[in-house]
Order: sequence, then structure tokens, then C-alpha cells
Amino acid sequence: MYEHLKIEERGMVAIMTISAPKSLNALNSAILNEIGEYLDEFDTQRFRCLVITGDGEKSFVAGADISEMAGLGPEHGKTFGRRGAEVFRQIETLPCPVIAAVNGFALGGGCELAMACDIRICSENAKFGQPEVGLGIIPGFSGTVRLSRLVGMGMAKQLIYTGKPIKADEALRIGLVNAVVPQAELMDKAMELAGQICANAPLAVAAAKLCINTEYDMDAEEAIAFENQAFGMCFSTEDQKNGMQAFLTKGKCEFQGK
Ligand code: CO8
Repeated sequence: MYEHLKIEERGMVAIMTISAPKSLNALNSAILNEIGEYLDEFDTQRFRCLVITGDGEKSFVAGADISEMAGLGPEHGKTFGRRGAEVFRQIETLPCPVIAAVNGFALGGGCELAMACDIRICSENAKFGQPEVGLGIIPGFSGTVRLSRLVGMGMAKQLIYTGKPIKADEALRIGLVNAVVPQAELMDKAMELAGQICANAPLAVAAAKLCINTEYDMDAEEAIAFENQAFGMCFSTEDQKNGMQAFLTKGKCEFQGK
């Protein structure tokens, strides 16, 4: 169905594997469009978590496709950047959590893709970086926006101005990833995290995601009011009634997402 995406469904978890082995899974327009199409169709009733990874054991995504970008002028460059930014924003605003399982190079657009996800875990051989200035461009899929939010202004500027990649342990130290595991355990770790998320009330998880993302850009008063609104909404769900009842009767709640 897709040329460059492999889709797997394991219970309530969907797994999207980006597959363009000849270019270490570099993102061209066709792949970006396939990701966009997949997200447009994503069944948020059925799936409670999405895991994104790259094909093979060497690369998550080695960036935007340099062979496609090489001949672009300013207008087409802007259009290409906008498409990537749109698709990554779709990931960021997908109602359910998205986990990046980074299995190797996450450079340029690959690092930007990982940053659009809610949680990043990586294998020990992973390398992260924003090498764009070495190609005469800047991060164009919202990397200048998200990197400083994740790791702070100083480290973001160092990574972007030098273009030098960092290894997994350094990515962990600066908070760019949540965990580093041996490559053979990466998908198990991703599935373990996904399973923990899926066991919780999906409407509450979605509300928490919306709050955290939205409140980031608000002042404190507005943010607190936004959270309060969402908190109140939770009490209109069956999951809240059933979840609290299960606690009080020492039972277990199978949340229905209602
Ligand atoms: N684009 C296109 N092809 C690529 C890319 C890429 N980003 N990365 C690797 N490839 C290709 C190589 O050209 C090579 O192809 P071939 O076999 O035909 O020569 C194949 O993948 C294997 O790569 P290498 O032989 O280079 O493998 P190595 O193990 O020696 O090196 C590296 C791996 C270090 C990952 C190396 O390939 C590399 O440095 N790649 C480029 C990394 C990079 O600079 N990424 C950032 C790109 S810019 C970007 O992402 C901007 C995002 C915003 C865009 C805004 C739109 C305007």
C-alpha cells in the first residue's frame, strides 16, 4: 500500500517503519507525503500509541533527501520545508502519544522527526545532529523551534552552529532522549513504554498531551485555566467513573476510551 512505509499493528499500538534503505531512510517528498497520508487516516479510536522507527540497524532517518534538495531554488526550498514541517506538526498534534524508536542515525530531518514525537528512546549506536549549516541551509523541519525547547538554548545553538553529531550517551545526558538501550532491545523497550501508556485512560492521556503541548506557548494564568478546563472535561468520561470505582473497590479498570 505504501512504497516507503511498513505498517504493523500490535494490539492498540501501531508501528510505522520508514524504509528507504538506499539512502539510509532519508526523507524525500514522496516519503513525507506517505507519512502525511498515513497520519490523515490514523485510527485514533483503535490505536492508543504510535511508534515510529527506521528500517535496518544503521539509520533511523539520515535527514531530508539531499539529492532532492540540491537543485531547489528559494520557493521550492520553502515549499519542501513547509511540507516537512506540516507533517511533523501532524505527529506532534496526533491525539495519542508517539514514541520515536531511534535505531541509528537521526540527522537533520531525522533528528527533527524524532523531536516531533512525544518520547524518544534510542539504541546505543544512535547518533543525533543537525548538520544543515554544513550544507548551506538551516534545519527546515522545525528543528530551530523544537531543539531549544528540548535541550535549552545553549546546547541547541552549539549543535546547530557546529553541525557536529552527538552519540546516544550525550543525547541522554542533555535530555534529547529518555533512554538508551542495546539495539536488540529497542523495540521491546518501545513496546513496553507503549503498553504502559495503552493501559491508561486514552481520553485522559490525549487531554494530557494536548495540555502539555498547548500550555507551553501560554502565560501561566492562561495555561492554568487551560488545564483546569481539560481536568473538568475528564469528569464527563466513563473512564473517570470506572477508573476511580476500580481503585476504591481494589479492582482493575479496562479503560474503554469513553
Ligand atoms: N540524503 C540523500 N542521500 C543520503 C542521505 C541524505 N540525507 N544520507 C545518506 N544518503 C545516502 C548516501 O548518499 C549513500 O548513497 P550511495 O550509496 O548512493 O552513495 C547512502 O545513503 C549510504 O550513505 P553513506 O555511504 O554516506 O554511509 P556512511 O555510513 O558512510 O555515512 C552518514 C552515513 C554519516 C549518515 C552519511 O550518509 C551522511 O552524512 N548523510 C547525510 C546526513 C545529513 O547531512 N543529513 C541532513 C540533511 S539536511 C536536512 O535534513 C535538512 C532538513 C530540513 C530540510 C528543509 C527543506 C528545505
